[in-house]
Amino acid sequence: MRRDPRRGFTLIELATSLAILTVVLLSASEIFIGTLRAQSTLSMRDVLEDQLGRVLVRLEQTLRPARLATLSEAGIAPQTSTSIRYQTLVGYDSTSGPSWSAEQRIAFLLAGGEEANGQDDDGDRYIDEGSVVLQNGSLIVPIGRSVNGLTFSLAGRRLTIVVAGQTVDASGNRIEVQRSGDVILRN
Ligand SMILES: [Ca+2]
Ligand SMILES: [Ca+2]
Repeated sequence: MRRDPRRGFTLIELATSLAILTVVLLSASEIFIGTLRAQSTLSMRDVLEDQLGRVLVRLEQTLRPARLATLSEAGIAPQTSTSIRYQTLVGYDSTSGPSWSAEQRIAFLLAGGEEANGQDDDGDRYIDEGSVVLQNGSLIVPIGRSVNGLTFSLAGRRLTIVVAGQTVDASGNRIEVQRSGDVILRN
């Protein structure tokens, strides 16, 4: 039976069309929101990976002149430690021999307002975060921030450094990142 083109739409037809349109729009918006969430997670992970990567590069640069014979506190693999002490060679005299720098220490320092409890206490989206610092006597120099874990492990001359961080994305999903690198120490 052919439809009369002059008849227009019934209320039921209009309501059905509207319902179908609503379902289509809702599905589309859910896909859109899901994509935004995935991008947010991805970008927060990218940011954290980038931050930790930069901290690791600075740690490697700082520790490259450290001499193996002066090292202390470092965990001997497979043990790890959360800090390290070392000295660098600053000069050599044929009569008096080598002269060494003051003892340096690299350690993790929890940020003010943050407790080591697996929560973001200060509301900056980083969990249990703090700084990696270089201590030289009473002088404390920050090497990097947004870190919540730092370990050292020594195997022969190879010193392995691991930095970790945790953050949350806009949807409250927890993101954990670890970066590691090696420094080969001279005797
Ligand atoms: Ca925090
Ligand atoms: Ca905390």
